[in-house]
Amino acid sequence: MSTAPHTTSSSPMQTEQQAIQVGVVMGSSSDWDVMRHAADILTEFGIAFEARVVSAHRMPDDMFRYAEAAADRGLVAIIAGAGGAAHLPGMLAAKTTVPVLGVPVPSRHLQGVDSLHSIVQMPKGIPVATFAIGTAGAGNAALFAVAMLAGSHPALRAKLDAFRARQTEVARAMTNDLTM
Ligand code: RP5
Repeated sequence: MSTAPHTTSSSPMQTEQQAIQVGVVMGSSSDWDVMRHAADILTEFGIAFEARVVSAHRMPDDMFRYAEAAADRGLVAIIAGAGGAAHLPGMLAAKTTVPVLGVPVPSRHLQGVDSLHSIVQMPKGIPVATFAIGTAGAGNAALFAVAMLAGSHPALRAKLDAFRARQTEVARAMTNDLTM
């Protein structure tokens, strides 16, 4: 059972002293099971973030306000997940120059291929960095945001290097698990 994403500035996911660096937004609370994989990564790396439902078609004025305020609030990236006719990432990107990292959420009828195509096919001029469909995309979008921040935070760079090194060790150990 998933719990809904946090929607207020008093979210326990935020570090009290740290200003929010990354916004994790989604079209519906039904996207949270996927988008929480982004939240988990950001938590692991100690990135201050917020998670909110900002539906492009159900609350367009709120979406515009969120995008318009993003730069002044100091957001370094917005990770935006949506499913179906997934216009949220593109519309956010239309209203802010803060980088938007788009996550196609699997949809009921087309399994997220519709979401992927909606997000990835931005016309030239308004970029959205598009990630894989589903949980891999959500996790990778967060890792990408970490990498963006790591450029100016050496300690974060070291953490990211260690994260990669652990993956390498796990992959090397896989040979031991093969049964003949
Ligand atoms: C999109 O419609 C959301 O991003 C979600 O993936 C999809 C379905 O939304 P619900 O009907 O579950 O609220 O806007």
